[in-house]
Amino acid sequence: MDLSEELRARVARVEGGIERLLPGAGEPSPRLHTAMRYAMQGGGKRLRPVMVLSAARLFREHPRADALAAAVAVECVHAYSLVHDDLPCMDNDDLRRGRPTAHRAFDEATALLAGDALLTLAFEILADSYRGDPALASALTLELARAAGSRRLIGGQMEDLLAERTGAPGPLGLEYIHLSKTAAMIEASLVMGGLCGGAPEEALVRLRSGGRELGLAFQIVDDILDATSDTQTLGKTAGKDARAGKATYVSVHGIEAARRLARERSDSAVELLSSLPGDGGFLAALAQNMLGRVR
Ligand code: GRG
Repeated sequence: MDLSEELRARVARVEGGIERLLPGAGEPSPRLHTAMRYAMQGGGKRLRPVMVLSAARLFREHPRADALAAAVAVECVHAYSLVHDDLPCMDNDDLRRGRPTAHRAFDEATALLAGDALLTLAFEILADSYRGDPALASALTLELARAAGSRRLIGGQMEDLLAERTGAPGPLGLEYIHLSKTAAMIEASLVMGGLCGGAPEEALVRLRSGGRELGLAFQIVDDILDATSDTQTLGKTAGKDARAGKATYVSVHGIEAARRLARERSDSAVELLSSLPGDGGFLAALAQNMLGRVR
């Protein structure tokens, strides 16, 4: 199978897991469950859950546990963060994945609750799906809670919001924001996959470092695309960062330096991921593929 065929197969597996593990739209309360499904569907690239599945396959012929539930849990947290990020009190965006954002398609209170429910569901899925291996359930829960908590994802979002009010955070502040907002969930995806695959400690360290580099590269690419692409291609409002006076890699470093930084981070991610056993090549190729859009 070539990369795009393999990627399609793994995305399809994730979609199947989402369908199975999310409450049905017809369950009480149907409006909430419909909004949760809306937030989880609609053309997300599924990068993080595919990374979970791909990292899990590296280490053993017979992995410690099936990584699909962990992959869905990661995507639940990602979807919640996007729903909340789009709300009027945060980024106030109307478009996500080429469709109305959740609060536009439903209403603000429903979107808020759907985000809350997706975040909570992520931990229910982990506790329920891995209860046969309590040490694994606990390690996965800790990894995801740390990535999503106040020291990483939510802390990064807070600093990003504050920077909009107080002015440019400078290169180090910007790196802190993006390590927390973007890299944390990518690191967690690779580490959670490694945990399900039964990876040894040194491989978990390498997955974490690869995730950090990949996450930063991903964010720099996102900033470059925001500045250079259009709303139709992106499926979300282009040029919004500059209009909001947001600090991005492009506004802080300039477009050429941002391109160079994206290349450096992505080369370092590819090197780290290629050094993993098994089909580490797939993860490296996936990284190259997702970052190649601005080269
Ligand atoms: C509200 C706690 C809280 C956090 C929000 C994720 C986030 C933090 C903000 C979204 C805005 C943003 C630029 C985040 C950086 C990460 C990023 C590029 C997210 C979009 O990820 P993709 O491109 O999205 O993988 P899809 O739609 O493909 O799932």
